[in-house]
Amino acid sequence: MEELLFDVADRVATITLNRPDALNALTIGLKDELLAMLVQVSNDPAVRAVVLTGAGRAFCAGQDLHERLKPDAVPLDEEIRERYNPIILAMRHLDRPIIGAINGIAAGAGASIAFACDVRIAAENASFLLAFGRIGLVPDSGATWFLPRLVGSAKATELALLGEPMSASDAARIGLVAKVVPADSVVAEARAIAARLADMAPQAVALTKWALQASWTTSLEEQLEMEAQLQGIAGATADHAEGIAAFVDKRPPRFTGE
Ligand code: T3D
Repeated sequence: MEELLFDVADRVATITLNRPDALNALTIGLKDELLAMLVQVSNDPAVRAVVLTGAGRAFCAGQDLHERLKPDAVPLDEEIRERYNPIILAMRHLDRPIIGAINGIAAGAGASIAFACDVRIAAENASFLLAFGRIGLVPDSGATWFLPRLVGSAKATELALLGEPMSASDAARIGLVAKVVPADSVVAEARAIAARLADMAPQAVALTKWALQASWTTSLEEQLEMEAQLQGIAGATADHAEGIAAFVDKRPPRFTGE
């Protein structure tokens, strides 16, 4: 069985982690495939938005703990540097939005991957679990960076230290997920949002993602200057001219990415 599924429809790529019997736990092979897929998507001009989800009842249960028990297992720090961190950076550097269709539990590095998405849509049965402490580890794959920024320091500390699952409804209440929907419509809902993004001006979407990401480490002065520079880039695109023309003509814009 293929451990990673991929399809593109209407300029939206859907990447599905596909080890449902192991709650889509991450093996070396699956991590390598996921990273390769993110690179492939980044080079495919036909893809304007990505949906990331899991097969079966879980989004992703993090590191495959059976693989970790093998006598020749890669040391933890090496595995994080060589496989987990590149995945997280590829997601954040991808110049297209990633919509997480969180179809079930997102645990350990699976939660970190959910946090690294640009927008999260959760199934009613989904939950987020910083399972690391339960096995004597620290949150990794960006969890300690994303979570305080996404939900605030107090909630991040509670989730990271206590390791209690957070329900989809609680996640929605604190803004971690954009919407909670029935399980059987979570992928369709995520695809619908991705399709809306795919209709937008690609360079403006990419630069917006970039600017929001940069704001987490810049001063207001630096950010204001960056916005000016990015606006200079966006303002010079054909899509900006098309956006204005469509407004004046009272018609929907047709953005080409130029
Ligand atoms: O190690 C490194 O390289 C460093 C990187 C670390 C990053 C990390 O992600 S560390 C955190 C690793 N993940 C976990 O600790 C979570 C482990 N899983 C769980 O705690 C539970 O499975 C869940 C709370 C996620 C779900 O519980 P439940 O009761 O709904 O399902 P279950 O019965 O525990 O699991 C169902 C099956 O999935 C089961 O297989 P079986 O017995 O039916 O054959 C179980 O073994 C398998 N499974 C679940 N999680 C993992 C897993 N198999 C391998 N690795 C897993 N992480």
